[in-house]
Parts: sequence; structure tokens; C-alpha cells
Amino acid sequence: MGTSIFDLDRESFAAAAQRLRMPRREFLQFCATVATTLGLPKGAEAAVAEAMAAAKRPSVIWLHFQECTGCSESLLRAEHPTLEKLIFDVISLDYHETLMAAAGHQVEKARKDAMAANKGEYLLVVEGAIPTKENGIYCKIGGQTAIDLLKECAADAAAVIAIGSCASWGGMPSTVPSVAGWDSSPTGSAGVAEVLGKAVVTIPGCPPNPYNFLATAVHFLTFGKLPATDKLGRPLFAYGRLIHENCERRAHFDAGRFAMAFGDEGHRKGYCLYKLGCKGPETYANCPTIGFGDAGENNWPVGCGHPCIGCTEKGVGFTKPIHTVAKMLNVAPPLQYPRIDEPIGKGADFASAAALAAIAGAAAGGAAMLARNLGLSHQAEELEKAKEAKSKAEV
Ligand code: FSX
Ligand code: SF4
Ligand code: F3S
Repeated sequence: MGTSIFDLDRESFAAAAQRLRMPRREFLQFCATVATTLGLPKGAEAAVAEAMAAAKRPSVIWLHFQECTGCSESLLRAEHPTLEKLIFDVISLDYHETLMAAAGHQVEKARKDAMAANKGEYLLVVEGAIPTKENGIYCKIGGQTAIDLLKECAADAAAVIAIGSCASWGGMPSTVPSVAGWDSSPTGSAGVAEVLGKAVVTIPGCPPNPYNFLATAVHFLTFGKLPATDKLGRPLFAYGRLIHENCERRAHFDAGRFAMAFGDEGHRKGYCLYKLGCKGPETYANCPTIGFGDAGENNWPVGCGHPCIGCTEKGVGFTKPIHTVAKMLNVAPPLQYPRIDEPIGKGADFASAAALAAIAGAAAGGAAMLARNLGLSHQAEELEKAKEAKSKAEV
């Protein structure tokens, strides 16, 4: 793993590139991109390439429950590699209800055969929430409830990945009606971890970014295990930072330049969407850095002018109203913003100079605060919460 693939003219890599019907250069770029997305150290692209070059493709069983199939749709939009390359050449997709040509007993047999042949070695991917009310009768496939099917398939899986917000914690189907008397969704939709009673890797997003799934699958292929995650099972390489930390509109936030209404001057100028309800400050995801749809930079919700709704964050997406302002998690808004319309033509008198000095001092403190906050991540957030709880307890 210490060597870089760019030093190597390996026949196996050329063969893998051919198998994936990618020019060799593109194959090497793909491996390097995945290694970078995963935050792996220099030289790891060689390990990724080795794994991709290996003939054995892991068997994948893909279940669908309560969802819109947006997760699979978003994978269909991935270009590096395209889904058909992924299905035929990288993994062995042995069961996927929407992509299989076969139907009925045939597919159920395919699933059982793949599970038996790859016992303890297959990857289980789950898309969609699991209805738990009335013993799960709201979603049945091949005569089995989603609950039973999930438990049966998870029992002998090497690893389980919950793709999309629905499978991660319930997502959209778990939304509680805003009608008096309701305290859960009509079908009691739950996430995979809740139903299995154990932690699983989650790739939330509605839909999730396909590269976060692909990089996770390639990590499994390369290292035989899933990547490190946070407490909600989200891979840290993709969900380790708040959206607000990497947003291209962040400078506007810091300067106090906000869009106040859709289509107003601030909105047209690309100002910060915080006051329109952007949940970037309380949502962990890499949307601003990775983008969607291979359509170039800025192709993500905020880049397109819509506030982030927090679709990757349990308790935010599908829970908080879209246009209520976000809770600032670990980046406190500065108490003072630079004035947008500075009055001109007046020299600073002594009092205003003193006030300016005080502001400059506060700004320096604010800058230090911001620099500190920019380095904060989950761990720091926990520390902040602990400090807050301690100071509350002391009062
Ligand atoms: Fe849809 Fe997937 Fe949203 Fe859910 O993505 S895009 S409703 S996360 O399970 O199909
Ligand atoms: Fe970007 Fe939203 Fe943060 Fe504004 S509030 S900087 S739009 S993430
Ligand atoms: Fe979802 Fe927000 Fe990203 S809405 S797609 S987490 S920008």
C-alpha cells in the first residue's frame, strides 16, 4: 500500500480497466478519487486499485421497503463508474427488486441461492423505512413482512448498509402528521438499526449522494470492512463536517448578508440562505464539497438557491419545518457583523474611534472563535455540549 498506482504499470490494473470498460487513465483516476473521498492516506489508491482488479466481486442483496426509489435513482446518475459497471463488474448484485428483470418465485430463489452461496460474506443494502405497526403488515414482499425479510437477510450478512434517510432512521415515511393525537407515523416507520437492534452503517440523504455509497462499497471491497462512522452510523469521511463549514455562501453568513425572501436582491446575489431556513449549520454532510449529478460545481441544494432542509440529519430533515431557522451547533453566529451600508463622509471622532477599537478587539476575538470553530467536528460538539451542561449544572 506504500506505493502509488501512478508508478505502476500493472497488467492487473489494465485488465481491470478493460473489465470496467474505462480507459486505463480513467480507472486510475477513479481509484484515486475514491481514496481521496475516503480520506485515505497517500498511496491508498494502489490498494483500491488492487481490490478493484481482483476477480471476486462481493455479492450484494439490496432490499426495498418504504421509499421512493430515489436512492437507486441517484445511483443510476453516477458516472464514475456508471451503475451498470458497478453492477456487472465491481459487485455482484444478486437481488434488487427494481433492477431485476426476473420476477416472482424466480427472484426469491435468486435471493435465497445468493445468500446460501455467500453465507457470512454478502453485503446487505437496505433502501427504505420499515413499517413496524400492526406487526409490519404495511409492507410485504413475497409474502413476508419487511421486518421478517430484513431480519432474515441480515442474519448471515457480512455487513449491512442502510442507504438513504428512510433506511437510516425512518426519513420521510416516519414523519408524524401534524394533527392532534399522532405521536408516530401512520405505519410506525423505523430505520434498519432500530429494527435489527444493532448499529449499521447509514448513508442518509434523500436521496443520498451516490459517491458516498460507492466509496463505502469500495472501502468494503478494499479493506474487507466498512469505514469508521459517527454515533449515527454515518461514515466520517462523508458526514464528519457540518455543511455550514464548507458552504460557498459562508462568507456571506459571516458578513451578515442574507437572502430575506426568495427572489429578493440578496437571493439573486447568492447571499446566505440562513434566514430562509437553511439547516446547513446543524447538518452533517459533504454536499457542498462533492455536489450531485456530475453536473459541475455548485450543483447541490444551497448552490441552486434552496436552503438545505437537513435531509441527512435525524431530527432535522422531515421533522423541523423547512423555513424555520437552524440551530447553530458549534459555530456561534458572531455578535457583531460588519455593516453592509457604511455611512460615508464622516471622519471617525474620538468616541467612534474607541468604539471601532472595541469592535476590532471583539472582531479579533470573533475571528479566533471562528478559526477555532472551523476546526470543530462531532467530537468538539460533544465537548461543547458537555461544557454547556457542566456550566448549567453549576448555576
Ligand atoms: Fe427516496 Fe430512498 Fe428519500 Fe428514502 O432515497 S430519495 S424517500 S431517502 O429511501 O428512495
Ligand atoms: Fe451556507 Fe446555509 Fe450556512 Fe448560509 S446557513 S452559509 S447558506 S450552509
Ligand atoms: Fe440534503 Fe441539505 Fe445536502 S437538504 S442533500 S443535506 S444540502
